[in-house]
Parts: sequence; C-alpha cells; structure tokens
Amino acid sequence: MVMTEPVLLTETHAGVRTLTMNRPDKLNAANDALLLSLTEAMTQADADVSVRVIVLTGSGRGFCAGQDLGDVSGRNMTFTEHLNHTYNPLIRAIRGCGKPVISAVNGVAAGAGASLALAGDVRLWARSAALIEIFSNIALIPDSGSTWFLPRLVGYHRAFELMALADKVRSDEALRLGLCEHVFPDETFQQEVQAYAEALAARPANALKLTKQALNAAMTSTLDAALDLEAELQQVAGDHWEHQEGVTAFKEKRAPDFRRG
Ligand code: T3D
Repeated sequence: MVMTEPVLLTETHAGVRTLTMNRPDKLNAANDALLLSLTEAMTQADADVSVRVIVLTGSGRGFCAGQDLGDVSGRNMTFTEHLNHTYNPLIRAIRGCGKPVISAVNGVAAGAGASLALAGDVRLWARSAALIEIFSNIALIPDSGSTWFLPRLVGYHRAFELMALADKVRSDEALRLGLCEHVFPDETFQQEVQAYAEALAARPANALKLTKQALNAAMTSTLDAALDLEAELQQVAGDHWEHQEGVTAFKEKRAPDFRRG
C-alpha cells in the first residue's frame, strides 16, 4: 500500500498551533486539498481554547509557490468560482481569526503564496526567503488579497511595479519595505519563530483579539468610525478579567499572568 504524505501538518506546543504546508517537492504550491484543509485548520484553531497563536509555514525550502499550475487544466470551475471556493475563504479565515496569525516565511513565497505571506498579523522571514508577485509572469492579476495588502504596505506605485515586473523581493529589502517584521537566520528560523510565538501567546488573548478587530476595521474606516469602535471595544476589554489582572500585577510589581483564564 502506498502511503501518501498529508498536505498539511499540524502541531501544537505551548499554546502555539503550527500549520505547515507540506508539498515540499513543489515548493508547497497549493492544490485544492491543501487550501481547503488550511481553511478548516485555521477555523478549528480559532475555536480551540488551548490555542493562543497560529503559525503558518512551509516544509522544505519553499513557503508557498502559489497555485499548483499542474492542477489547473481540466478544472471544472471558473477562476472566479475557484477563488471564491478556495483562496478567498482562507484569506478571510486568517484575517477574521480572533487569534494572532504569524506568517513564518521560510522560503520563496510566490503568487498566492505571497498573499499568504502578507496576510498574517505578524510576518517573520528566514534570511533566504523571498516574495514574488509572480502572477503577471503567467498573465494573471494578483489575487488572494495581494492587491489589498501590498499597496497598504508599500504604496500604489511600488506595488504596481512589483506586480508588473514580478521582481523578487529578498529579505533585506522586505524588512526595509515593511513586508516583514523580523528576519532570522535560516539555521535557527524554526526556534526563533516558536520563541516569538510563545512570547505572543503570553500576551492577553482577549485584548489582542479586540485589537485585531479594531485594526482590521480601521483599515477601511474613517477616524470617526475608528474612535467609535475603540470606545465600544475598550468597554469589552475593560470588563474582562485580563484587564483586572494587568492592573493588579502592575500594583503588585509583578508580571501579569494572562494565561490562567
Ligand atoms: O487558479 C486560480 O484560481 C487563480 C489563482 C492563482 C494564484 C496563483 O498563485 S497564480 C501564480 C502561480 N505560481 C507561479 O506561477 C509560480 C511558479 N513557480 C516559479 O515560478 C518558480 O518555481 C519559483 C520562482 C517560485 C521558484 O523557483 P526555483 O528555481 O527556486 O524552483 P523551481 O525549480 O522552479 O521549482 C521547484 C519545483 O517546484 C519544480 O518541480 P521539479 O521540476 O523539481 O519537478 C517546479 O515545477 C515546482 N513548482 C514550483 N512552483 C510550482 C511548481 N509546481 C506546480 N505549481 C507551481 N506553482
């Protein structure tokens, strides 16, 4: 009997759920099985109280090379149907998740893989990682959120150039452009990501969930609307035990314990 490797690996340690795209021979190019399992895994992790932070990464030398181009011919869906069935629910699951999602970009992120690299709340890159808005090489347009994420990070003109020329953005430039928060050596990347994720997992989960909600709403709202939402969500945060714990810990001159709830 031939055993097939799962397209997605799932592991949980110290409140950190790591989802690893696992098609290393194709630089984790995404087929439907991978995309649908990722969306389901993201939703499950969101609902699981033992999970405080989610890490999305790839196995082998790639992060994700975008749509598996070997999987397209013979597909009985239009592009629009396919995006609405696979990539768009995944991007919505990441951005709508109540927990921090870290895009841990271990290698090349191309096409929709670049969108996944940008979609996380935190983007950690290995030194050898690179991002390519590669869609125009095959005369497609950037999708899976790239047209939304990238201009907000680098401005319209730089985004257009990166998309039109499909230039490779290496980690030093990505850091300079604000496409990632930190770059770690390849050799210690996994450990650095886990340490970062555990530090995030020790932060107040309810407050981070509300912060994510407010920030996501603010990306498309007015200052007036943002002020209103802040006032509303601050009440929710202030009524939560975490707030009491933070204030008590400050007064008692000790570190707060936000993991006890
Ligand atoms: O369908 C829809 O609903 C629309 C949605 C579209 C979303 C998209 O993502 S469109 C963009 C699709 N992705 C690409 O066009 C990227 C294609 N890949 C590349 O251009 C290169 O592989 C990279 C620049 C990403 C990396 O280059 P390199 O030299 O480091 O690696 P390589 O040798 O090209 O790739 C290694 C293997 O992975 C190779 O297989 P082989 O020859 O060793 O058997 C290659 O064919 C395979 N691979 C890489 N990317 C894909 C892929 N196989 C299928 N699909 C891929 N996207």
